[in-house]
Amino acid sequence: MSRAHDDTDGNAAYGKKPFKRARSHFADRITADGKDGWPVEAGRYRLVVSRACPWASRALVSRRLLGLEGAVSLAVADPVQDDRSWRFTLDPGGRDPVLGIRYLSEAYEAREPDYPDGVSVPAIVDVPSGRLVTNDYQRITLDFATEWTALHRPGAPDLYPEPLRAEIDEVMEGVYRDVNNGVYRAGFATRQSEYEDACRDVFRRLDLVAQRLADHRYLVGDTITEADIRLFTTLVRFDAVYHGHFKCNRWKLTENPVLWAYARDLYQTPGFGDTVDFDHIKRHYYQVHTGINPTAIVPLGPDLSGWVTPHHREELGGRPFGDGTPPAPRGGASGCCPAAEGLREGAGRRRKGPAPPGRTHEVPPVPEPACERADEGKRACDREPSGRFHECRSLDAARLRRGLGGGDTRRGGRRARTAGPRPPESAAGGTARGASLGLLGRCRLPRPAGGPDARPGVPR
Ligand SMILES: N[C@@H](CCC(=O)N[C@@H](CS)C(=O)NCC(=O)O)C(=O)O
Repeated sequence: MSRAHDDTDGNAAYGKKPFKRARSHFADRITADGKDGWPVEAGRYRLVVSRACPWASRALVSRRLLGLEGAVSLAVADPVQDDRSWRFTLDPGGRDPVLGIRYLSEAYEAREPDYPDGVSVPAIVDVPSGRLVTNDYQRITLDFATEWTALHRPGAPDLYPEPLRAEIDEVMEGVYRDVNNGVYRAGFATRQSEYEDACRDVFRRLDLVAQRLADHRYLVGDTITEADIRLFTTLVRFDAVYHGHFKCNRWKLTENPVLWAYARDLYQTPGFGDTVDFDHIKRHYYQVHTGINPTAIVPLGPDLSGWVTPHHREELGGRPFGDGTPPAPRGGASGCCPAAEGLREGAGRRRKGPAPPGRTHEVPPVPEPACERADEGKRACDREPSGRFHECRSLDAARLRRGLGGGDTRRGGRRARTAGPRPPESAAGGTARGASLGLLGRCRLPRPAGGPDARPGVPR
């Protein structure tokens, strides 16, 4: 993980020696009662992440959903580690401005001099002392949800509701073993049989999860829980890195109608997509794991624009935040479209055009829609010269692929949201109708005059 010396150590070792996930060495907990010596306290702790890392990204999502940004500050490491591991080269002078350190390892050393093992994110550091408190990626988010409640924002969701914990734990256990960690077992396998076992586990579990999600909007209960966060952080990386780099290639996420719609639904939910940085993800995996990608070449794909297309999962019912409310858009921008915000801040804005200095490749431009609906139809018909959007039959095709029917969601404004699972006849009727329209046809209707957001019910 850190301290590379030769091909059997450091980043180059991935794929050359058996993969075994380390247990988190520092498992102190930050709790309301401070029983481990680390009481919950606003402004005292700094969360250190890499936006590339799925385990750290769990903490990014739950911090956003719970509104802990003001209470727990954030340090973002360079997605490409050097042989001293995670470093703060994205910050001026190469130092984290709050902790004053260049490498995360310095906080590990401050906690345990001559600490011999790997340095990992996520990590929480005690700002006054500069000492690492925990790198226990399995526990950090659960504690955010259950121990930090006094500092949650008003309207924060309950991500680990007591009555559902047994079921959430059970779902998370299988997802962890076969999916979250399964992709790593496949990617870093050193023998064919090891790889095949892991790869089969990945897809077997994903098939099971897809069955579960076919008629339920979320994994457990009818609201977002910790289980969804943990599945999301793997799914969002799937086509970008796990499908190619880790050889989990039975199918792509975009080829699985249920999981692709589920992942897009979460991506477009405030607190999810706005934490994702595809550029960091791709550069980390492809450039760091030179044991399995010796050229360190970072592929240009996949096309990311699908992430902001309509998913229609709201038709399955569910209440994303339960009795709570969504978090405010990141950075307090327009407030119009969280998904667009996510792409702008996470992947889009900085990466239009050629790669900026320090970036080694160009990520395909992603759309910057003005609002949640603005991307609809764009892939097939784009904008008219007048700047108005067209309706497009590709939406019907998309609905058919997801089994949600091909009915028109555009003509009369938004299709009414249903409170429960979709009626079976909607899929059948939709199929007939969609077939009669033809898939991926040309533009059908001009949008009403008055600009892209002139339709009733479309947020401005
Ligand atoms: N703490 C765990 C899980 C977290 C984890 O694996 N984080 C990765 C990034 S995704 C990490 O920091 N690895 C060390 C490195 O790449 O230097 C571990 O050490 O395996």
